[in-house]
Amino acid sequence: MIRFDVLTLFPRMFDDPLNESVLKRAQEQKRIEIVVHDIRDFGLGRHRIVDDTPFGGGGGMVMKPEPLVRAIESVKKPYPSARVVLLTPQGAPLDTDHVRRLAEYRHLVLVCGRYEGIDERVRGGFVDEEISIGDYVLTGGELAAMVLIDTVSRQIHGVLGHENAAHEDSFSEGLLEYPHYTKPRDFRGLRVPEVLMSGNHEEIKRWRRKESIRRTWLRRPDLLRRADLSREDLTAIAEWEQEGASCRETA
Ligand code: 4FV
Repeated sequence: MIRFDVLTLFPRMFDDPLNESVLKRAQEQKRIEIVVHDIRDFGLGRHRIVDDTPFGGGGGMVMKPEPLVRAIESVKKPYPSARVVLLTPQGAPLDTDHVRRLAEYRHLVLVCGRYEGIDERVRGGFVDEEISIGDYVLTGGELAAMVLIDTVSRQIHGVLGHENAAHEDSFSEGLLEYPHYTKPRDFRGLRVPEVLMSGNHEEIKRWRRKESIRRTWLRRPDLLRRADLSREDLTAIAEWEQEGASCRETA
């Protein structure tokens, strides 16, 4: 079971995306819990102020420290060991190793920034870690928080239909996934590779591994440097390097 407390100025953004299919069932089965809090409820004065102009000038607004820290402290009160995560382009890139580590926590508090960002003093003492979902700027941290909730939830026991799904997918071994096929065997003359209909599971396993390596070699050679490659993998790569462009992308 993992609990996500989300701090946002737009709580309704979380109404629908997390309440379909796998994540809906996971909440019903109490494998994950998602609680959304409106930072505006911690705003200052009768206008519930949450942002202000930046010291030093410049356009845009900055989220004030008081409402954010009040919200974080209020959510953490019953759960002092909760890990506070700020979604920000300045954060550590979210990858599978990171996702697996986050899934070890029983409780994550996700802080969603808006405008130009949050007051720097919140980061210092009230945030445990900062995470980025990619080197681009969003209008808010909400979509990044949803991405994190989705991918961390997949690591939780029983959330995915068949248990080892999360251990089979892309990046599980730091490689891109092999091609998938289903019926019909012949689609407009495009046929399913014979090996997949052979019933020879050893052969199928070897074909899938080779396809996974080839696709990673072609599309994400950076991943190969960190992958744990067998002699067979290395032989295949050497052959492709030899053949050069000829074996380029049909993969
Ligand atoms: C973001 C990202 C992101 C920056 C300014 C929210 C926006 C605005 N969060 N990964 N990339 N956040 O762009 O996590 O406050």
